[in-house]
Amino acid sequence: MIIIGELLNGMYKDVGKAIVEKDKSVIQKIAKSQIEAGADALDLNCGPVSKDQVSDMKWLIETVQEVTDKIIVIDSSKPKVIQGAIRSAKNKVIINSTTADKEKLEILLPLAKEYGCSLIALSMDKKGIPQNKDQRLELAASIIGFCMEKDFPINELYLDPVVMPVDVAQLQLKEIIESIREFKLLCDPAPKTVVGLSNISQGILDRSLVNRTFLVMAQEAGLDAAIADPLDKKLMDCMITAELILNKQIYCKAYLDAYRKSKK
Ligand code: THG
Repeated sequence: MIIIGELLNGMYKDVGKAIVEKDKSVIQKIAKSQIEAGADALDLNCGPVSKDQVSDMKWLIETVQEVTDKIIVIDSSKPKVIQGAIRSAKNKVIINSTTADKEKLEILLPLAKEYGCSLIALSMDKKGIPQNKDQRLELAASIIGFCMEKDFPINELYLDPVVMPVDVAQLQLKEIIESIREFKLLCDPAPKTVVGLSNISQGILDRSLVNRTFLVMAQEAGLDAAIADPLDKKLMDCMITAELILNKQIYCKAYLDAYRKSKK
């Protein structure tokens, strides 16, 4: 499982403030703590406070790259921001994200190909977030069709079923789990799958419990990556244990420690 640390997001007050004030030490501390806790990649999102998202994203990328060579996940809904900032990246990059809309795919697929990046594609379009599995699969199939047309390698594509908060869209969650299972069957080689895990628990109590329970269920359905909080130790322990049960890790008494050491 690829864990993409979610904490460098301008929606968090301390990160938003650090972006505005260009305070490298705050950003680098959060970057290092996520990696120390087992993150394989870091999501970078300027958030709502940013006035110049291209220059703020460039600054975030450069700041993070000073302390790590882990994968950078450039998180913006604006293709112009991704296009403008991607040159600053020396580390491996995952572009986050395109939708199924042709206008976005036509910019981001060639960009990802040119820079040798992976690309996250949300199974949604201008019409909004689908309300069932079949709509998600239809959008995912259309994204895969575009990838084939543009000769983009499918194993560099991460399909995201778009996780909804449990308090507003409870009926969607089972649909989302089954979407992950069926995304993997859409073509051979299979696309990868990713979720924004913490979306599920926005605005509710017991966030960590809901996050980790969903994560384990999604892992069983074939989830490859999650944008999540690596500092949540219970979440990470559940993720590692699910990998063990799904036979993706070899058992030993100290399997949690062994997994963590393998990330260093
Ligand atoms: N898919 C993809 N990318 C994504 C998402 C997704 N990127 C953004 C988001 N969703 C994933 N990242 C987060 C980061 C934080 C939270 C949720 C998802 C979160 N933050 C607290 C909250 O809103 O309650 C912030 C609290 C605070 O302000 O301190 O929950 O789905 N591809």
